[in-house]
Amino acid sequence: MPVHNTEIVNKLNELADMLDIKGEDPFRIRAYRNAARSLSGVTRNISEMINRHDDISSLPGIGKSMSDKIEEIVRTGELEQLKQLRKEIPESLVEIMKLEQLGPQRTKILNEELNIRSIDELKDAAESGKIEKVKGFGKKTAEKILDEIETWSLKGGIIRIKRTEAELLVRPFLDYLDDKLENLTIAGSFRRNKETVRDIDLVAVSKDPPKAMKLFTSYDEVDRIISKGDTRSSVVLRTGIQVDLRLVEKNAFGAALMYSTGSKEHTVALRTMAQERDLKLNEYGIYKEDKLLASATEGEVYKMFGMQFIEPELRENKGEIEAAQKNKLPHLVDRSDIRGDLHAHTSETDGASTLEEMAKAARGMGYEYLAITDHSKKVTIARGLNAERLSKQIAAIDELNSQLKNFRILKAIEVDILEDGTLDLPDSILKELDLVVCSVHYYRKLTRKKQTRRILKAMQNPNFNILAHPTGRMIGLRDELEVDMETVMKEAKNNGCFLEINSNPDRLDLDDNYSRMAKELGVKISVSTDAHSTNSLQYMEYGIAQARRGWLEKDDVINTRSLSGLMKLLKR
Ligand code: DGT
Ligand code: CA
Ligand code: ZN
Repeated sequence: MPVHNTEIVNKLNELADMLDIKGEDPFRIRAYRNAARSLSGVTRNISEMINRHDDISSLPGIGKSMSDKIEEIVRTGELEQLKQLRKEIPESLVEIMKLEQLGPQRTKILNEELNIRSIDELKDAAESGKIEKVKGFGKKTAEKILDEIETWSLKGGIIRIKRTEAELLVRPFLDYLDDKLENLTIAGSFRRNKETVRDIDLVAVSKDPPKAMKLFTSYDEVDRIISKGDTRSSVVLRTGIQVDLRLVEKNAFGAALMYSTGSKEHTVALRTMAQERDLKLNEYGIYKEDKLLASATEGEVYKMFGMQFIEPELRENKGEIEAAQKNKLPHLVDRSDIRGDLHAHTSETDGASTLEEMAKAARGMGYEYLAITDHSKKVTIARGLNAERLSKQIAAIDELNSQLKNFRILKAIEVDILEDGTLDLPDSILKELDLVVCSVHYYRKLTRKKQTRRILKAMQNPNFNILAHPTGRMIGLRDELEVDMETVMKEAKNNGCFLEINSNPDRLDLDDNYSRMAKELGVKISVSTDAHSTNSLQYMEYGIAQARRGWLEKDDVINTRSLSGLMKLLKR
């Protein structure tokens, strides 16, 4: 049973956390964290690499002793050292360490002095005045700790919310701020188009920062002010979302935006690069000795490094810096490249809009085609189509197509992949269609081996075109299927099949790592909405955002093709 990459990454991070609390060698700890970060960018299955005796110490950040640790995880599923540490250090202590006010050193002190082992005990100690008496702490710190615990519990621990949700929650606040500030921009993970965000990081220009900050913190919907300064403040809105604002002068906007956009890993890597060239990079600009070289725009700062401008979606320190230096960044796919949608439902099954409404909405968006992919009969709660009803829908589409100019409804289906890998409708009807999208909806709990075999079997059906929402995950709700995605992708490549990026904000499946893996393996992708109403055809932008994070270019995405180009690709 191969170990997942994420398990290895989590174990290395946990080990680093534990050693941090114990106050062990910081270089060793950093090595574990670097290794974890490096592995999180690897798309191949590491345990399979090891089983094939590939040399993993050639991966960035992985030396000989690190590869021994990784092999131990792969062989035994565990790390002996970590097992020992877990006996010594309770998990709740690691949780405390993650509070901004504490960190490993202070956590260690509080644990030794006051025997604090959990957030609850920490809260009690702060409220009863014990913490402020500990050397190096003081009243202010104790108050800040309490504040932070409150935010933490208000949010139910450290939770992330979907980017689309955050956008809705923060929109009125942005409207309120917009005419009070210049260049108001959302930075952070939001700008990098991550599927979930922890908070909203704003950057803006103001000629009168104290006044602007006052307007920021006095907004009606502010529930609590976490910190307030002339250039940086942080508030929590009544909806529970935290919003940070950084104000800068116009001339420093680019550098500030770059810093706040992150990711931290990306900007830290750039900073190290600057040091190697006797330059200094910080949130105010890039300097030679004390002379400012660039700061007004991000483009100017990247130029100082002699590299291409790096799109925010790529700033994760996963090879983009090296690529930008060699002038080899991908030319990312853009929303405007999309010529049609290949996954959409109608009111014939569980959609809210009729066939005609869906087609006209898609045409109104400037598309050349829309595939109607209603559910198949297995999905009884959606009133899935049997062969007879599908054949009626085919006739209705032919009829409608004869009336629509410069637009084509593609006759299609989202057919269930049954437990044994056969498809839910007979080949005799599937072969009448322009396109067959295939999905796993039931029997999600099969073993990795069975699930993989099931999907491979389905792909052998010559009518199979696209594997929809390939991992089946729902963000925050449902885990990924246990499946060997690398093998699935290789088989897709061999059989002329495609995989989907499902643009529904609950799914965004494939994710960025898998999309990149598909590209490396030469499998093309359909970016589709799975729209259940005319409105949700607009989800396309989220799918494109995910595709961009996965380094995909126009050519990697099949629905950037003209209708005739697409039809050629769909011929297996
Ligand atoms: P999130 O909020 O967890 O979804 O992810 P981010 O990337 O938005 O992280 P956040 O909100 O903690 O910080 C926003 C940006 O600020 C981050 O992307 C880079 C920058 N930043 C924060 N802390 C540091 C730091 O310690 N060093 C550097 N170089 N940059 C930082
Ligand atoms: Ca953030
Ligand atoms: Zn669907």
